[in-house]
Amino acid sequence: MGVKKIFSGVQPTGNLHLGNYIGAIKNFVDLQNENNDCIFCVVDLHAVTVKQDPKILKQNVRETAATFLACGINPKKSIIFNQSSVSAHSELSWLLSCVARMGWLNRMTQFKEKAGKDKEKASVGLYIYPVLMAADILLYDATHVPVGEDQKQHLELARDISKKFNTDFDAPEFFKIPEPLIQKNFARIMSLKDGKKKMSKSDPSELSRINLTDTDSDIINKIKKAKTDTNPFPTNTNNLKSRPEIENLIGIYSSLSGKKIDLIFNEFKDKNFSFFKEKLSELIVEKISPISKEIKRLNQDTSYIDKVLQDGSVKAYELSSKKIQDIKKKFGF
Ligand code: AQP
Repeated sequence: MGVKKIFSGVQPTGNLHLGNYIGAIKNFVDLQNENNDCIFCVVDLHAVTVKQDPKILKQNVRETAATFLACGINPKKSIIFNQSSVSAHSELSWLLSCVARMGWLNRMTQFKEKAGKDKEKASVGLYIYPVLMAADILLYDATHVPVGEDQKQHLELARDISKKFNTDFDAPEFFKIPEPLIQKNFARIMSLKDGKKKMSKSDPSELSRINLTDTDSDIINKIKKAKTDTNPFPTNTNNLKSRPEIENLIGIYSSLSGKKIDLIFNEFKDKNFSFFKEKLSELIVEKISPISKEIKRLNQDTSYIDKVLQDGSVKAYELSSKKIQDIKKKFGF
């Protein structure tokens, strides 16, 4: 397999959590270390689809970049930048919203979930969020996009937009058709309090998620309080779907340890949940504690983070400026 062109983004909407790490950032690091061409973007334009405090947003942009670095993304190998610093993202988003169809966007389940009951009051930006995501990807001719399972539908839309543009402008190879890279098992990490809801930064309950900045004692406490049930530890996958909280905790254990699920059933059979939770906490602390300490250290060094973002923006600008000119020519501008 040749070198892949990787693009992915993370919203600066607060502390990143274990779901962001397992579903996305851990894979970013692996792809970078396999020597692919990688661009990792702090998608601040996506963040403002819901109201943000400008001061906190600025801080969150830096913190997200610090988290990328603390997890192992190396600015000498990968481009790290924030989306609003390269105006071609916004320009292309408008152009692609003239290619995308209303019917396609009406099917997007994330809009329905995030807009909630009162969708008339949601921003237009939240509705066309997937078009901006398509622009991010297509602008850099990305061939592969590592995302959590929750973003699969948006990526399919990016593929549809790419194909329609190529057909409409009679330019079969103009945009690449990007492939999603979604891990096969446990690609969606769920809330520790409700196994049917995804782990999310915007969940009001701190106990629902493990933040990458949590202390060891926060982690131990949250896992202790994570929802389980009164049945014994499972010995196989039968009935696991009807025990979503248990399935989720086993999924976290499997993703972080690299152990297959059968091995985990074997390791914990005849043990009670408090023993499993103890081992799970130890594993999470082992993986997250070095990241958490590094985020805290980098958060003090704002001039270094700003320099990383600034250097990344220059490189992203260089890569995108020819493509946006070519796109405008296609429209006749
Ligand atoms: N629970 C999750 N399990 C697996 N992957 C996840 N991702 C997010 N949550 C999970 C993946 O992380 C990447 C960055 O996501 P994002 O922060 O840009 O947006 P999001 O998916 O909307 O994340 P949140 O935590 O739910 O944020 P808020 O609460 O601000 O909306 C993506 O690849 C995503 O798939």
